[in-house]
Amino acid sequence: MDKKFKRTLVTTALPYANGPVHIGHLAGVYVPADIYTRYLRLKGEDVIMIGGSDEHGVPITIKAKAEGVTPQDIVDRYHKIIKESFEELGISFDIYSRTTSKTHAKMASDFFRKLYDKGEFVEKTSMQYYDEEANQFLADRYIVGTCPHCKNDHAYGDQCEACGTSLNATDLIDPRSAITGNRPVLKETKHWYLPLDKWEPALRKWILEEHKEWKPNVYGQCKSWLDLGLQPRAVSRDLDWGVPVPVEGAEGKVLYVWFDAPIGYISNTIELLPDTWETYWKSKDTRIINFIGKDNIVFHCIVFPAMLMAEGSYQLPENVPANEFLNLEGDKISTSRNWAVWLHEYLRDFPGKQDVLRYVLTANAPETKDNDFTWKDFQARNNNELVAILGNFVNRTIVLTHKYYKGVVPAAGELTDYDRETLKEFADVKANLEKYLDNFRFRDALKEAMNLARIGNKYLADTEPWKLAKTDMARVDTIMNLAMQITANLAIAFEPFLPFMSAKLRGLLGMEECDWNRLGSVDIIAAGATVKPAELLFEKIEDSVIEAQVKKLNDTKEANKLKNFKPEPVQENVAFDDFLKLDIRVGKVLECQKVPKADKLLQFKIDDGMGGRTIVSGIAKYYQPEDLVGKEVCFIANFAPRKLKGVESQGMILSAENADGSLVVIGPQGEVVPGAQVK
Ligand code: B3M
Ligand code: ZN
Repeated sequence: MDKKFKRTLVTTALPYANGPVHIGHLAGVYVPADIYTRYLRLKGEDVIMIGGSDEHGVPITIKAKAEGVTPQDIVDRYHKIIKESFEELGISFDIYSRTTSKTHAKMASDFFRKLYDKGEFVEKTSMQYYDEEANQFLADRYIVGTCPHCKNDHAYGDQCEACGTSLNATDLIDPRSAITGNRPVLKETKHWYLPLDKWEPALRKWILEEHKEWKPNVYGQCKSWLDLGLQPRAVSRDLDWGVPVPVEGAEGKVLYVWFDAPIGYISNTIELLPDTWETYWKSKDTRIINFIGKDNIVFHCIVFPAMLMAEGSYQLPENVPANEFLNLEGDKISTSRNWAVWLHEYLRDFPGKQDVLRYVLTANAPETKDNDFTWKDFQARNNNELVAILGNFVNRTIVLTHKYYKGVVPAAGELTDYDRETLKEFADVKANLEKYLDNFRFRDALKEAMNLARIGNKYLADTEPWKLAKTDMARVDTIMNLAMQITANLAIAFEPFLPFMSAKLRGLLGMEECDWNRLGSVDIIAAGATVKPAELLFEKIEDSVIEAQVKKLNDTKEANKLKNFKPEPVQENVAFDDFLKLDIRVGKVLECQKVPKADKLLQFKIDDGMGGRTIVSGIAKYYQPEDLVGKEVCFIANFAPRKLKGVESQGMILSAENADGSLVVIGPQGEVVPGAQVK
């Protein structure tokens, strides 16, 4: 570690307890934070990792209202699911608490009060939307309307999710209350604002000058916020769920969730270390690292630091290694559309495969740009990398050690040039891993660890101990000793990434300790030590398992289409006489074929009771020609004939347009004579 620092405080964004966590959260925040923390622990450094649920804020109260339960019911339900699933995935928090804890209520309240007493807030009255039927002010997401930028008609009072613009409720066109649907009125209300503009010069210096080493995506976002100029930001809300504003005359007001949630990091540290927490927050020789997703950058790099500066006794973060977003099968992950792989469901569907998910999410982490998770890639990485490279090497080494030595590790004899070359190849593994991990480059670090397994595989393939066993057992001793040392190195190198595999492997090898500093050495397992018989570390994932997951997602997509279907507005009224002008008939399909060189068109021969006619229809994408032969359809009989791709069409077959845009041909429900009129 940098000599300046004696200890590290790792914080992870507090997920909203209004739903379970999904792979996007994991890839963005929790898996990288866990790798980093485990790495520092292995090195024997003083490090703590703080997590917890964010249990205040409007999304939680809205969900509670929708379900007819209390906000406390909602957060109790999801806090439990989130906490348990993190634990099962091996995210090694030193504490995972919640912002509804007593410690937090006191801490957040005291923090506000201290800033208030120091005169750090500006009090302002402003006009805000109020729902007269529900008798309450409409904060943030309680107000919906049309986005002035992109015209999305479901933008929220704080943000339009369609175009990403952050909004004020009064910017919305045609505002509606999310509670009653009524048009709200403007009413005067008082709030406390943190004057971010006051801290702008200090923030500029701290980030733009002193932290040029931050990830370019983080630095860039901060710079554009700062260049736009900072405005005072309200830190209270008219709401009945949250930490009450501890000031007289503030009844019915609570701390804004983005004021209270980051203080949760401090409260949770207090809960973990009631006597020594201050060392982790206030000592200059503590390094604070905030792991977050990219949508939280402004709050962690601008708002929270301004709060800390205003308070005066806290350290600012040393780094905020925010990741970009992970998409799922090409689409943005979305809780409301259920477009996600939920962690608790993954753990249920793939028992014992925590490391596979950890591996895939790290190998494909959205470190510098948005990335895509696909089930095919998940399967390929498991089968071609974890099974074929890592698992295969370890398995071969242990199996051969049992075959030739009954599990007792042989002593190495004299090394050949080739052995020395192999040693040289992984001599730098420790330095390389450290270089990447220290700089939050977890994908590269994982590649480096995997490379060690590749070196091992190549070594066995090139030296072929199974052939030498017939002629030169002394040479086999050396080869198997070295292969065993590489295996032991793998147990150490992979611990931060694949802790379950590492523990199992250490168990097989009888490694009592896992000491990072031994990485790269070739005497980790003593000659004469006994290793247990081989057990598979990873197993192949079959196509059917992947297909089931893909089907689940496809079903979600279908369900969403139906859910989101909005019928077209009904057109202007027409007179009955006008309707009668359209001559609609029933006909029977005699023949049907594709129109050459037109991928949308089908050509029909219809029995219309009047000698037959040809009709061309644009439904080729939705039907095979033979599907429709013999069926009865409805068609407009008095359209003027027109030519489509050289074929004259004498009418139009009627279809209904489905939610996904597909067309379904309309026909009578009972048998009807061809030529019958539809009225
Ligand atoms: N709960 C937003 C989120 O889950 C928010 C993070 C708080 S971190 C202090 O993305
Ligand atoms: Zn918009």
